[in-house]
Amino acid sequence: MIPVTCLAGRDVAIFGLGGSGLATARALVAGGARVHAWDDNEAARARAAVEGFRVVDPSAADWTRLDHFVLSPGVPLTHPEPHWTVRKARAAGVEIIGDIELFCRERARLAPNSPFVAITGTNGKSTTTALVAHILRGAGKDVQMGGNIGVPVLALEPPSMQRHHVIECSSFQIDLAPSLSPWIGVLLNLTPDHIDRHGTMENYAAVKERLVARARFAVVGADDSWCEAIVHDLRRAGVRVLPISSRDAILAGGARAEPAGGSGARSEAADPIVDLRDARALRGAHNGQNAAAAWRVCELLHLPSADIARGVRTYSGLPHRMEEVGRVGRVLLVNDSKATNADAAEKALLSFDDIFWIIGGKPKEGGVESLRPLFPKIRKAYLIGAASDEFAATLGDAAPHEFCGTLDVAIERAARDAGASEAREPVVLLSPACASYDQFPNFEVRGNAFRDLARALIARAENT
Ligand code: UMA
Repeated sequence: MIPVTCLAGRDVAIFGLGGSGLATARALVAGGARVHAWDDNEAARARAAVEGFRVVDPSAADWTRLDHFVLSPGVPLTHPEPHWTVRKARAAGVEIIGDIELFCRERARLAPNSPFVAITGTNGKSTTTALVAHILRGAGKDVQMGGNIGVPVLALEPPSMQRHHVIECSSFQIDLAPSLSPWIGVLLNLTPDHIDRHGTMENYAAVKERLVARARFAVVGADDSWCEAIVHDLRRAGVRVLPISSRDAILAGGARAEPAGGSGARSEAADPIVDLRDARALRGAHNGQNAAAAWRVCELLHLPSADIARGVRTYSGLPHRMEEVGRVGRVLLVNDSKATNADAAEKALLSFDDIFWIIGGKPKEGGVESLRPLFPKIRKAYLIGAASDEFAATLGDAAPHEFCGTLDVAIERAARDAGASEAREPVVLLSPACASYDQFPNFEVRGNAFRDLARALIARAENT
């Protein structure tokens, strides 16, 4: 835990007692602040009370007696409209911040030049965060990894000059961290996302830009026009920018990826900087960009190339993101449950050739129509969940498909067909392009179910 000593003796309200809210409460109390905690959820309040935190209803509180207000990142700060607690805090002149801001202030006191790497972007930020942490650990460094990737930043060990903090930041977290100034800031890419929470794409991009604007070094993906514009802005402002591109990597098949958009400010590296031919967990052009960013970060941290290359090769990937569960004979079983929309599923479809595709769930607007150019790679689709009829209509005559209803039926049939196919490396791919909520509590439970079913298939094959 990182005791937050910078607010010692102050009255601090916390709204939202999920993982990060509770970690914040512990860190503030350990640092000497008086904490007033609240959550709309009764069970969350009960958990906080058991830990001895003062649970105070903010609708009845005297806000003029508070010094700071720590807001959970999931609670609206600006759009679609500020949460009522945000209005109260503003009316009383109480500062509104998040846990990343507290980390930054504590780092400024303890070790202002410590190797703090902050990573954001619309896609790939968890992979890049995990990859950087993996490479650094493999090189024997003291590494703390957290933030949006799951471990609340204040639950980590405190900053020091020898300790590397590799922190994934969402736009919500950046919006609550006005003094964020990492040693290395990474902005991977920008496409429309969370617009409901930021109002416009311009606002969303402006929030993301803040992570790199005050970094000692800014590593910025230059494969989209939003990030290209940011590269220009940063250069004009005198920030040291290292643009990277998916083109900076040699991909699994031996080719260099052409980025989908952007052009001008793309990476200047004439030669590829990272070779992914042996990196099984980093398939696809999008991982070219992630790996190029990780490479540049580790170079800036003075790691020898051999250590970086070894880390890239040995990275085993994150659960539910093109996770290779194993094989039944030639058939590769891949869990990409995190692909809850067509954009994310596209990355998996681009990464394989002979695909036995398990899709469906609670459909998103637009369905899988945008994936039509990739339908020729689909040997057959196995439809599950509420989206089945819609997806069957989209697939039409363009890709063979069958209704399976549930995941267990789909994986059985997909593995059977894949095993009987002539393909060199057939892939049974769960990349559902849908939310999971019609049949599962979340994408993780869905991915775990796929993994269990896949392992059972593998065990059965080994025993026959
Ligand atoms: N709550 C209220 N009233 C409200 C809204 C929320 O009381 O109106 C309470 C909820 O009851 C809950 C708490 O606030 O108890 C929020 O808990 P949580 O589990 O959602 O949040 P945290 O543990 O604080 O998780 C946050 C991030 N969540 C969000 O930004 C929504 C986690 O990112 C992050 O891993 C964690 O901090 C540690 O840093 C998750 C996420 O979905 C994975 N991120 C988004 C994304 O990746 O797209 C941004």
